[in-house]
Amino acid sequence: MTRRQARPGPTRADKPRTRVSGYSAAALVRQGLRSTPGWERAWGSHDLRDRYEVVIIGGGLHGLATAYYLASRHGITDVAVLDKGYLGGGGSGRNTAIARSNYLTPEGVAFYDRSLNLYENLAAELNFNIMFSQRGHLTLAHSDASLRTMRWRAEVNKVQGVDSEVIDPDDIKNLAPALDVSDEPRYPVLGALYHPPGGIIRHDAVVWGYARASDLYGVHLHQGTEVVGIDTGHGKVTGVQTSRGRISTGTVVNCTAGWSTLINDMVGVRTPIVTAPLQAAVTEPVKPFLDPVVVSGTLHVYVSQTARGELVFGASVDPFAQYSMRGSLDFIEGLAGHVLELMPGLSKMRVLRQWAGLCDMTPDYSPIMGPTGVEGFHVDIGWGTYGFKAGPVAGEQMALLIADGKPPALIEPFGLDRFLSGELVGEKGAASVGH
Ligand code: PYC
Repeated sequence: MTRRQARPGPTRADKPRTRVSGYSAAALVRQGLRSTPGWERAWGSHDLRDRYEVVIIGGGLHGLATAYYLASRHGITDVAVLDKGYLGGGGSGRNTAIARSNYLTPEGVAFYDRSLNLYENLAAELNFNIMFSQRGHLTLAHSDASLRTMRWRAEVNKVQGVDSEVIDPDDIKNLAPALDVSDEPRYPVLGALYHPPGGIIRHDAVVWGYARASDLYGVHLHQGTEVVGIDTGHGKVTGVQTSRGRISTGTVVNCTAGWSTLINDMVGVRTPIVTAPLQAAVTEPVKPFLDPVVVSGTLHVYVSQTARGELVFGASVDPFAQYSMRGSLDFIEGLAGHVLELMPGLSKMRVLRQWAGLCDMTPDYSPIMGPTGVEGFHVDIGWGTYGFKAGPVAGEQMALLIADGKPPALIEPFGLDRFLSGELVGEKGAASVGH
């Protein structure tokens, strides 16, 4: 793809669109209820053009970040992002908003650390508050085997300059006094991997920030636009069939989760992905009492407290493949029991909501990124339970791939061909919870 001069940053992003300070609560409500002058839409809607230089399938974090970096870093603005639902309605709005880079493989650590660096500067870059709270991340070890994996991860992390160390139960208690670190529980806490730069981010804000900034660069964001086919000829992509008409294009990027294999099927690209739901839940808000994100692989649970005071919980993926995004009673019962083993003081808290997101699991728990056997058809898929953390770096690197025509070093290990060569990037040991 021909690289153009990247345009300077979006002009309108420099000034806030909404003057929030100075409004009373009642005025804010009034503003919200009427069609308000000064409250412009964050992004526009457009007629679907019959040609775009690049078509991105999936209007979640990865698709929007790819569009944003194509426009902002490479001057490629003739881009359409298509989503069959609404922006951020899939995994981007269903994850538990955790960011960290304490992975197990050198390839994974380098990749997720770049993402964390991008996240650290993202609010300033997009002029949008993504509420990144770097409150630290604790992965508890309840057995000698998991303590050994934590030590292994800490060493790999440190060699690559990532702040990560194994700490003992007294230090854990100082960081999270609500945790039971005594030897009373069924699985006593023996230690933890502590990763100070990890934390939580307002996930919807990341989606909205990238969407608004892409729109300002001239990218077209098409919601309610389903891809029903992809045209190819002589081994190359030639167009995309959508529920709103056909688009000719030579470059398509599959940035979907849950539907990634169905999109790949449209061009005959086979990927070793199994889709499974990952369930999560949120409680009523309470006063702040839990600072770090706490993860227990043995108890299959992770928990953090949001800025609003709610506790957000997640678990491991359900042990069967399906496309349902509803929560189950079985999950909430198991989760509640496990949470109470960690923090018995929470027995009176009420759960408000539960839901599920779809995770595309690969055999080695690493993503599949890069070109495929069909010229012009690229994939950014197979994120399993790691997609939210990787959004910025995935977008940055996919944009670089499209602009340069070859996979950048950071994503080379994650190519589809690794399943033929056998050079897998085994990242299961860095999963938040066992699968
Ligand atoms: O890997 O940190 C993680 C994670 C959290 C939720 C799902 N995966």
